[in-house]
Amino acid sequence: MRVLILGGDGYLGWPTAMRLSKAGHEVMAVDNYLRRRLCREESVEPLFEVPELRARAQLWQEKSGREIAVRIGDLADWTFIAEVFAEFRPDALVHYAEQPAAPYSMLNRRAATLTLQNNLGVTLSVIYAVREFAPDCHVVKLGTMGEYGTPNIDIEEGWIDIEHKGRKGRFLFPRQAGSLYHTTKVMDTDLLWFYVRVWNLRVTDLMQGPVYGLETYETNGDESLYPFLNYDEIFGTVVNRFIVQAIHGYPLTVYGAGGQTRGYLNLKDTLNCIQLSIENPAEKGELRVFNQFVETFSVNDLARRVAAAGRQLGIDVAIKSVANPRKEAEEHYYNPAHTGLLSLGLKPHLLTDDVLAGMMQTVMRYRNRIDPAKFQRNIRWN
Ligand code: USQ
Repeated sequence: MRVLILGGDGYLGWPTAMRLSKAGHEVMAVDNYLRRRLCREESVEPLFEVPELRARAQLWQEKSGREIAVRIGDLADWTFIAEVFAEFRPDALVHYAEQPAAPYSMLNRRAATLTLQNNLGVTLSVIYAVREFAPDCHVVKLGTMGEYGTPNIDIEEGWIDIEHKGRKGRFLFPRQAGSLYHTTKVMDTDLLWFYVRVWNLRVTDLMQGPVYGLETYETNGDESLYPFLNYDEIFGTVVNRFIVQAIHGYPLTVYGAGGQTRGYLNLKDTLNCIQLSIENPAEKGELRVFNQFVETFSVNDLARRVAAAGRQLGIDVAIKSVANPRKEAEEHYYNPAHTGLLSLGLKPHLLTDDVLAGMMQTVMRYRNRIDPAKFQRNIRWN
């Protein structure tokens, strides 16, 4: 298939491009380096430098013999996205091209505006480009488990059947996001669902939990192909942050009571989920939703696991509850369904002591580059 990766420079975009290229698909990766720019502006550069997208594609070609085409530009700009679609005519696309950080979206009015305009602007451009240039293209959209929030009932996989005053209907599961970033993902879903109904688009919405790791079957130990690793409060996610904190000897920053429970997955599973979705497309006129994670645990459980894995390597890891900069439930019920991707054949990789130890050993090689000033910035939700 001809697959477009929108946001192909990112933490997930680049590994996805390599995976689909290795699987024999014709891949084009598109990015405008927004995340690189925002990291520079906020002085939160990743743990190690990562070459620009064209250089990485060149490296991949030398190592694999396969080509990944690259285009650099802003997908919210109609002239640019129209050129990309007219040239490539994708059979499928993976849409990662969004400002991905909840704390960034809560930084100030400028960051909130950028997040809202970029995320919805790109999604709308993608919808129009699909209709105009590739109406059968399967849109695989990265959503987030954070769209559902933490309701006091079981979370279904996208849809819920409701009986009301003796009549029945099927609706998108209620969503109540916990940040502006997560809210833009809710709005994305609503936009896509509208155009699925009126224009018969073919869409898979992947409601993903926090992802961790660097290693994939494509990198296979070759660190020159690794994606970014952010460990700062803005762009770093909790598992990756705790690993880097552990290696630096910084007490793990558990926010508040630490009972916040989420559904997590290894980067390898993200790639498997994407490949399974691409190779088993949604129907035309269908919005298919999968909850994309493989196991749930609380921040406290995670901190204990990281500390235990550290002990095995002879590293003494402290854990410290810090005032929660976010507004979120710190103890709550959490029971989301996640059977769709398993039934397509997903074989989960779990967060074992060995996986944690492997990540710690990688980060250890870059320990001189860790800047502890980046761990806490205290971007408050209110
Ligand atoms: N947390 C801590 N300490 C930290 C960092 C985070 O206790 O040092 C807590 C947070 O308060 C939160 C949980 O860990 O309760 C997860 O936080 P996170 O920063 O790992 O993830 P989040 O901000 O929710 O966003 C990340 C990705 C986003 C994706 C989302 C999936 O950045 O793109 O959509 O994970 S989910 O969390 O399921 O919404």
